[in-house]
Amino acid sequence: PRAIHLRDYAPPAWLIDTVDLAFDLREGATLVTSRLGIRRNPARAGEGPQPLVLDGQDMELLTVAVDNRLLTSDDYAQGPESLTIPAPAGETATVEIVTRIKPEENTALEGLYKSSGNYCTQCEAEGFRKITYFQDRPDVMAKYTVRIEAERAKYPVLLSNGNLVDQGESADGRHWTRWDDPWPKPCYLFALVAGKLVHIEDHFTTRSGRDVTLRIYVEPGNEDKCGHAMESLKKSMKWDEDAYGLEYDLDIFNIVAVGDFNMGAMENKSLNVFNTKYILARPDTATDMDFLGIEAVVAHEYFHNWTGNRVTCRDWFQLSLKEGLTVFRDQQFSADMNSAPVKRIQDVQRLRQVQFAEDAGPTAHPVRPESYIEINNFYTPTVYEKGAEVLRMYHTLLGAAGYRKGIDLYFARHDGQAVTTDDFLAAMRDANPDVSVDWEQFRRWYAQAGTPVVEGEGRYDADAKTYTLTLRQTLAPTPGQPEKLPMLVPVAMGLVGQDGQDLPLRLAGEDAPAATERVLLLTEAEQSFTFTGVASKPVPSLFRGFSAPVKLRFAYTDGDLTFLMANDSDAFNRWEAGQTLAAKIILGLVADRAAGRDMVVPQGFVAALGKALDRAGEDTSFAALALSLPTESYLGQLMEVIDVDGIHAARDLVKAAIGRTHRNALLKAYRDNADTGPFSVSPEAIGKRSCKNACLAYLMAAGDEEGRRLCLEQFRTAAGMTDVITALMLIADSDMPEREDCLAAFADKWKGEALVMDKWFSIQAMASHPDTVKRVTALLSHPSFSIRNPNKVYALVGGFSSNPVCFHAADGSGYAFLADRVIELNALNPQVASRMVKAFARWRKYDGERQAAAKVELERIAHTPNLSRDVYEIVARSLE
Ligand code: DPP
Ligand code: ZN
Repeated sequence: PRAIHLRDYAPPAWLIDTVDLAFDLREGATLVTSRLGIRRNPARAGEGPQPLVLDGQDMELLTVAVDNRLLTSDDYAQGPESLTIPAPAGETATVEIVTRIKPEENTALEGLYKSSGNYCTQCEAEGFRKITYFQDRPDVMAKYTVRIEAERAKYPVLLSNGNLVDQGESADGRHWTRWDDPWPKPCYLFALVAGKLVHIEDHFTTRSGRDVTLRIYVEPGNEDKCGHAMESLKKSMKWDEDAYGLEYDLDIFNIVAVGDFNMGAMENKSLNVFNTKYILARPDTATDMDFLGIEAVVAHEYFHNWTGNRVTCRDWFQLSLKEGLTVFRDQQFSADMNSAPVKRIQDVQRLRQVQFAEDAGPTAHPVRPESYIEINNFYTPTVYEKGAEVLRMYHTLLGAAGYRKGIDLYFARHDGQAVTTDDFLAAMRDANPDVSVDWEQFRRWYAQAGTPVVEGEGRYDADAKTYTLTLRQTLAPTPGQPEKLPMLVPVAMGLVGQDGQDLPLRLAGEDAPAATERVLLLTEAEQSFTFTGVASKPVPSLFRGFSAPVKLRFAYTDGDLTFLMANDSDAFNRWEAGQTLAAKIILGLVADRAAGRDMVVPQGFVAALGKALDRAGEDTSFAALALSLPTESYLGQLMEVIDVDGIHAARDLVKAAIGRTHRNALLKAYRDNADTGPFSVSPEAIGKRSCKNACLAYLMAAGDEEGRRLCLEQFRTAAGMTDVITALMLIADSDMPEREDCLAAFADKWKGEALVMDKWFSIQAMASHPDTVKRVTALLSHPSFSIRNPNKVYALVGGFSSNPVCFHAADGSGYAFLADRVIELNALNPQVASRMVKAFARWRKYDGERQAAAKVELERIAHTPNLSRDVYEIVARSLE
């Protein structure tokens, strides 16, 4: 397989101004007629006549005509993945291509395919080339009209982008619709849906008075699970007007939810297609996290209408132009709709868990990659979540008003264009000429892979009343980038005085009034900042709100950390101090265990968590996060060689100690928060549930009898899925005799609800029981499981590969299981296979025995015949 490089970018020889598509949908023989209005690209005027080179895969080519003249197969050249048509003579031409495709055989779920008997599409990144021959690249933007014809009885609903302009009946019980999208768009935003669907409808009036019809289409029987998605859509539309001044630009906005979908959702112009996971929710079927996920993803796809659709990417190396920006926008939105500190903490947890891990492994790549073999492999935490952190840093450096000026200039300059992250940076820079930031240095956040490490050191001079903070940054080599330059790191910080109050921050030489919080710019490899007039020795609070995606190393004492947990005015850093302390304690125990010493949980730490518990009443959501320990996989990242069993044992021991020591307070907090009233997903209600369930988890970890009784009772009687599934998860992870009965009862009750069964699969896959690999293998034959359904694979196989203990079983059984699934999936759905194989990427972080077992499996995958580009790229990098 061949790599594609950013440096090879060239504009297309031909532009496509109009696309007129006709779909004749028939089992076994769907015909696609594509009529393209093409024009020589003036950007390549000097080069003389160029052929028209189109991309295409897995299709049968029937006819090609240029300017209404039918070509013979001698006239054009067909490659395995291309069609080359000799240069048309004029400046413009009309090209008509007829192809035959078989959506019902499409198991890769890319292009046109079937889900539960309905037709749907997924064209990003390069699925359109499986529908018809086309210049499948985002810098080719065209206006589309689409005619869809199908059998009326089976496919009463026929949808595409834009406005419905005509419809009618044809012979043999067939009918058709015609759609017209007035906005030019790249082909990755094309969508078609045909099926037996029902919808709910609502309306939104934009600020300039446009009435927009909003519809959510689902399979019959799911109408009662769309309400939250619709509310989320209306909130998103309003928020984008208020926060960004961006208004919707058509009279219709449709969402279709399908059960078979590789990604979360897709922002096709005015016809979003969603994974059911991010639409369907009812209190008894969906958890609080599901409700929040729906709100965030509905918003994310809606926000793409401007950041992605109206202004799109020049090429796929620029993916973060739209994804980093749109993730940042959905994070801002969710923060405004819910608790902002809680949202920030959850986003950082996710960043650390998945993106820092990616940055530290063989698939590390910059936010704007330089090359790829398969673009589908680059829909990554780095492009998305780290990309969003880059946007947040613009916001931090420019302030809210300066950031908004940059956004406004970006749209003023680029509406209707396909552009680059450099164009975005230029708009931010040019809109803020008075801000002194070295933008060339800032650009390194797009170009250099890896997570910077910032080491900090503080020195207090009691005589001079100064505090000097010295910061040193390093960035380790990553694949293909042996040497790095210093980054521009915004450090939002404060100094906390002994009374717990923030001190005024005046740097030596300054005489302006001093703020108590400011953003230092770390631009050198090493830099010192001296604060004057510091009355007594402070404790520094660094990277408040996680102001840069870096790892901080600062020699805090346990006392400093408990002090910050209690006193830092920044909620994020109060949480962070607790996490840092917990990690320090647990890793200390891991070291003790490895050295053959007894593990003894320090009482100081247990007492500090008790304080967080005492304050639970003030902010229950925050308390739940403050009570939670760093995950096993995050702790693993902090070790040179991951001690799988040591981390698990130490973390369990700490959980049990907390559960025993604070038994009464935990039981009280559990009971205080048990009643959340009528169902609501308000931050208060979610906070109470998460606090209650955090307490229950500690009681269960301690093996407390009363805790076990409460857990069973909660499982059997709770009305909402959050409480039911938490209880079931705790039971499944325990050795309680009721374990099997509870799991069976749950499956019996929910066997008809695919999304609920996904939870059931993943709970079992993630349980830390010695029999997990056996159980997961058996579940592959469960009637509710299907290897062809991505959600099922993510739940069972993905759940298992994120199991920190069982996947990494020393005998290699977990690795062998995953390799078997990857090989099976490779032939069916390369995108899903590739996502699964990524669990191997960090194999070199484990001990020799595990490394050897993982390597055997990676090599077995590498030698699989017909290995897809997707899987090949990840495996090859992992073995490099
Ligand atoms: N559908 C994916 C997303 O919205 C890819 N664009 O992020
Ligand atoms: Zn997106």
